[in-house]
Amino acid sequence: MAKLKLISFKICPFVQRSVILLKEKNIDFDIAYIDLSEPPEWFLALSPTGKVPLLQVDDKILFESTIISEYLDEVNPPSLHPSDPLEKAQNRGWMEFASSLYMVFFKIMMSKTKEAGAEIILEANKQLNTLEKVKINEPWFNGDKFSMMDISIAPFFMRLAFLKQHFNLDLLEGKPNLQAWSDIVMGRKSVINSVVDEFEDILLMRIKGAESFLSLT
Ligand SMILES: N[C@@H](CCC(=O)N[C@@H](CS)C(=O)NCC(=O)O)C(=O)O
Repeated sequence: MAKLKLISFKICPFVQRSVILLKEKNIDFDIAYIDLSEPPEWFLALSPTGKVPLLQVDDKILFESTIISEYLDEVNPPSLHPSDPLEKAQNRGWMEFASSLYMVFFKIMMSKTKEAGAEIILEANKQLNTLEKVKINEPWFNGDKFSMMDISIAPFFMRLAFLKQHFNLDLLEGKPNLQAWSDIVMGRKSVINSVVDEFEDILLMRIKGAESFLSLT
């Protein structure tokens, strides 16, 4: 069995995906947290992109969260992807779509004015309405079976719940399919245990530090 070490930043949603998958599959791993505002030399020497997550597999390095997920899924059967190749490819497309949502959350968090915030919220709603129409199965994305796509979106749902709780910004309002999906995803043990205790405090500090419009409200 390979020795796994995940290099993480405490509020990174992409790392969180790896953590959820590792927990879902009961895989043993070590985790090291770095500060991305002052990345250590050893990290920069290991990471081709300067980004987390990195997964050390014995003495080899993997980077890019989707590649890390695909590797972990493949070497730890049974797969959390649908077995039908067409369905699997469709799911992978939606996983890419989910990845783009994290940039939207980041932009909301970093918008300095209400106008800039409103513009990005409009963009977020457009993307979420697209997903609302696609989420026809229940309760998970593919129906009865929890899958990679549910993991892909989980950190985003956690951030939406955070926006609702702390800033009264509810991007799932009027989107019943996504709301029900978020509820079940957020209740999953691997998801609940995928962040550090101080996760919300760090996010709140980040928002304050960025002088985001969110902290004006
Ligand atoms: N496409 C990458 C995105 C990873 C990413 O953007 N990570 C952020 C933290 S959440 C990062 O390391 N940023 C540092 C930087 O851009 O220099 C993945 O899926 O792994």
